[in-house]
Amino acid sequence: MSGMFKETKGRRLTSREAARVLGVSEASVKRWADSGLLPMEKTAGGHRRFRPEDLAAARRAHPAAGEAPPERRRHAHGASAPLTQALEPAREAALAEEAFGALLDGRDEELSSLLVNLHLHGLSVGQIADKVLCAAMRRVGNLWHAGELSVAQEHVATRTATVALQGLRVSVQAAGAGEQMRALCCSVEDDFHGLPLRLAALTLEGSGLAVFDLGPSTPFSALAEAVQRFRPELVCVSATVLLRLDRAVYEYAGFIKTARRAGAAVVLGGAGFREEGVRRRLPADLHADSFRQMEEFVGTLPAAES
Ligand code: B12
Repeated sequence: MSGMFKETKGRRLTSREAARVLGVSEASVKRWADSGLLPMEKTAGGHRRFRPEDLAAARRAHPAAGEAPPERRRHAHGASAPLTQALEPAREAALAEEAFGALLDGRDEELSSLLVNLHLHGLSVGQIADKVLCAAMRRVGNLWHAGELSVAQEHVATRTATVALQGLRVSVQAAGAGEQMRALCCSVEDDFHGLPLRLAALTLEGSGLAVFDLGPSTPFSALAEAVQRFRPELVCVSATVLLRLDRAVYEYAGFIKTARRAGAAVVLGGAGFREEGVRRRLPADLHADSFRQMEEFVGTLPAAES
């Protein structure tokens, strides 16, 4: 499987690869490209090349153009744990390294292409988040903590990741249709780490859920109110830092009661919820250690009533 990812290293796909992604014949891809229906670039040697973003958009615009690859099929109820391709450790490290370089240099388009490419080739959003983006962001954080990166550099990295995720979202939305289950997500009060929250929302969208993102720093009391109003099947809360535990525990009691009554599953994830003592005080259906784990959990949820 490792060779599969190497083929797309140039960030542009060949006609054959584009055909595989779109589920149509190579001849169709060439015909669409030549007639201007599918944006393309040409190499110096005159060969057609395609940007992953354009293929994702084409797939979104013409979902019936061909059979979606098997890893994109969903269960009837609209939520599923996406099947995934295995990543070899060496390839995983190389991808994280590549993402790290792009983050530091502010190369958002390149990072976006990398993430979209991985998604088009069957990696789930959770895998991309865990293995590529989080690994690279943790490295940024460690260097910043050690005084080897400036605050400005860290901000460039965060901004680059955020912009690249918008590109990935296009691909995720292109793959999905007919969402039925709804999810609410937010981060805990006083936690302004928006990037893990974006990753959580995108992971859920990648599993076929319609997501309403309440944003960072949402108190549990406000979340409870939103649960009553929107009646989601799933609530996902991110905490990279949990600054006022006692207050959170107090408000959580009311929130979890509301969520249970509404029949919503509750997922808590992020470093702020990692300690066993914290988890005991904030009981949930899943304390996720990774985005992939949340994907797997979503795949076990019962069908939504329509
Ligand atoms: C970018 C960043 C910021 C940015 C956030 C911008 C943004 N829009 O997100 C800014 C500049 C705002 C920021 C601010 C601060 N930050 Co900061 N930040 C980071 C940094 C570099 C990256 C965060 C990130 O995206 N990580 C990637 C995450 C997602 O990876 P992960 O945490 O390993 O997550 C794994 C699992 O936990 C799981 N997961 C994580 N979240 C979730 C959520 C769900 C729902 C699920 C299912 C799973 C899941 O998936 C990952 C595995 O693949 C980290 C470094 C780091 N090590 O993470 C520091 C870090 C998190 N920050 C830290 C600190 C201290 C701060 C500040 C207090 C600094 C300050 N003195 O002002 C403030 C706090 C502000 C606040 N109240 O929120 C510390 C936290 C230490 C701690 N535990 O207390 C870290 C670890 C840096 C460090 N080494 O000191 N930060």
